[in-house]
Amino acid sequence: MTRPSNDSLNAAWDLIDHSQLILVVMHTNPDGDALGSGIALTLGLRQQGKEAHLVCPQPTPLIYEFLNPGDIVEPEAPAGVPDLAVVVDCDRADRVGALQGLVNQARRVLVVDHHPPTSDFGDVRLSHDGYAATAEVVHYLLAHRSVPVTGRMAEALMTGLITDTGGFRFSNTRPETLEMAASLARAGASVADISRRVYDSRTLAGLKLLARALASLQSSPAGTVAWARLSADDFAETGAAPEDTEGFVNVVHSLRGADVAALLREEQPGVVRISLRSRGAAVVSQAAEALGGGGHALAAACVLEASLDDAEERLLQELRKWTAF
Ligand SMILES: [Mn+2]
Repeated sequence: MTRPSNDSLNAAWDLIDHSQLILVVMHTNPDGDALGSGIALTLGLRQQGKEAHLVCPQPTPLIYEFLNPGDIVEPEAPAGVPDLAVVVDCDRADRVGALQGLVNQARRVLVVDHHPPTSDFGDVRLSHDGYAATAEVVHYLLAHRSVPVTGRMAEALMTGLITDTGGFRFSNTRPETLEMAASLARAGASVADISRRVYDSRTLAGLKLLARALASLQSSPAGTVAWARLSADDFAETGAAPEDTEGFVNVVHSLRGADVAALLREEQPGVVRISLRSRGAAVVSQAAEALGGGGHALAAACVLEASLDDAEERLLQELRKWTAF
């Protein structure tokens, strides 16, 4: 698997060719890959003469404002039954949250994704978990029809590649990923510029929150699992926002010898979001799934309705099963 088959790309374009009103939707709380993929694909479809709309009811995280989402992301779908819904960066239909009804209304559904398959929704699926980012799949789709990649589209796709590979540092970075990045750089996207905007733009409150997370850092007896936690009080007292925790789990993961890292965030009293990362010895999606969540082998997440202490205990119970701990 180095690229989608011509058959699957032809099938995807066949759906697009037979559609005029096209909705592009992403998972809730869209990340850099979902937004970058959604924006580039929507602009590419418009170049092909389609009435394409990128719909997301939630505000764009501040660090992705440079992608100019105000110009393209619409909070509500336009009137009319869509001919096609393109679901981006989602392994399951319900990942789109409140937009699921809209997706169900569409005559056809095209899935463009890179998560391990947990369902077979969609009339055509362009998806394989060997791709580093959904942005890779969008790039293949556009290239199949020689759709010109404008500077703005290149910046959006590069953002997807950078954020899902941690700046081309994670093991999902393939030679093909770097070749794609090279072609996007030639089209005007700057790795340095995007990396600075995404990674070096923390708020003072956000860094103070990171200090609290690191103050809570713990390591398992064998040193293979590291975890940190943030309470609702930590957020309130620092004035930081949930989106300020972007990348915190990777800082936890930088502990020498830690194969698995976890960050627990008490989003509101009784609701704890857990992010998990692995370097490969453990498959963290197994632990996440056991706790009602999901994700990739090396990056997964779940949400527990529990106190922070109880959530930590349940997480550690699972991690003892799936890691050397
Ligand atoms: Mn992704």
